[in-house]
Amino acid sequence: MRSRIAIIVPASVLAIGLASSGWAQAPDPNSAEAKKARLAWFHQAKYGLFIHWGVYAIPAGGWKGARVPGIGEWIMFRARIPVPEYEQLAKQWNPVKFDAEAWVQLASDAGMKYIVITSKHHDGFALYDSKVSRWDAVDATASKRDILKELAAACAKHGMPLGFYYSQAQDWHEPNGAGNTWDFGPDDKKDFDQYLREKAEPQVRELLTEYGPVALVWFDTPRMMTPERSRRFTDIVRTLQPKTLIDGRLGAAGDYVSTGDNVIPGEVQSTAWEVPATLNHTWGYRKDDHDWKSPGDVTFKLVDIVSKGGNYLLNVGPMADGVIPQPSQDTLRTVGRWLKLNGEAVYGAGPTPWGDELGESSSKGARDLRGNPLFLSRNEWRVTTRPGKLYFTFFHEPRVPFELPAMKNKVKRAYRLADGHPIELKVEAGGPRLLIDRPIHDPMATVVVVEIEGDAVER
Ligand code: FHN
Repeated sequence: MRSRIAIIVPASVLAIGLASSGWAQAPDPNSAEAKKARLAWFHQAKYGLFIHWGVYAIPAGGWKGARVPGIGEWIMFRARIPVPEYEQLAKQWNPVKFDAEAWVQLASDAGMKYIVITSKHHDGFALYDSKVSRWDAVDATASKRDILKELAAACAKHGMPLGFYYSQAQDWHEPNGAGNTWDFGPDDKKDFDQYLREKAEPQVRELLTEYGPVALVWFDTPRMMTPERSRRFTDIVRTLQPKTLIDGRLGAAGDYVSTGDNVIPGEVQSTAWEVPATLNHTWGYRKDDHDWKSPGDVTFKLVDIVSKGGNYLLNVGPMADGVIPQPSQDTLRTVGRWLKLNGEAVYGAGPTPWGDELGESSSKGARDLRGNPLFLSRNEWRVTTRPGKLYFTFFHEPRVPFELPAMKNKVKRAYRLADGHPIELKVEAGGPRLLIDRPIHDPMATVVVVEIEGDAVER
């Protein structure tokens, strides 16, 4: 009988040995260390462009002469359009004005640092040439353009990270995909795994092999996604592109938390997170939605989100011809001009060391319509941080003198970020105060940098 001798080598020794022998392995992509490394660019980026585009941009919110309420990309579901009828839209798909370079230029002018586009939304229509389905922009249309190929090339050329939204569970085109009960009956009678194995999983593989480095995969609406089914997608992503981020809507924990649509948390969150948000009330283009957020509102939301540690993924819904609605472009570019002067307060900036300025929970126990405790948000100013610097962004003219929140650190100097104009500091018994010039420099948002001794605020 052979004796069994176990030699236990400490992992650290093994790692040194492997590294020096040239056999070093990349860290396990599911490790905390790998996740931290994957998220580094995301924490710097802070602001991204979401694009919802598909054949739903053709009806643009109306079907057979009637207005269909709700978000534009849900028209097939809302109007219960049978698959063969909905498929006819592909015949009209002719995005003659789609210019990938122009989209990337817009994102860049807007100061956005990544793009996420719907590679396939719930209607099942893929914007790229899929080999496992003919319901895509190349096989089902006369235009034959692979939208993702063109966009990926433009993003690569301009160094813009590109991610793909992918509706993994809902697919109203497929008999076994989730969601289409009007053509295919109830979801619990479907062979959902057949759909996953034959369409969704191979398509995610295609996206991760045919379009260069993928910054992230943005899964959505995880219906019927058991842990086992979710793990299959995680494995595909981690195996094919270990640096690719997974959002928070796969059905298993991803690399970061995705909040609800347009939901900005009231307080600082310690894990990585992102708010997907609309500029009006729809994601996919609707010709009747003109209720646009103002540049001031977008700027406030961006700084608010950054001061709570998150990212802002702001959506545009291009029209069927490929043009992004002009009001969206104008708003994004206005915010982009502000960011050119004030971006230091945003990109890679840390959250507020305080928090009282964000608002407070109702002391009287009031609740909102969903029964959640009511949070009374304040919107006068926000603070973001870098080592040794505090960025106070004022959205309203502050009271002068403006009393800085309590900290032990000595304040060295203060100045406006946009033009370096010095701001007078007055030290009184209660602590330092800023004497900010009136009228305030930029009524949309004025950033005052306060330099302090030490890297971080001490309270
Ligand atoms: O149903 C989708 C919707 O169409 C849109 O894509 C948003 C974006 O966050 N996600 C789902 C609803 O939360």
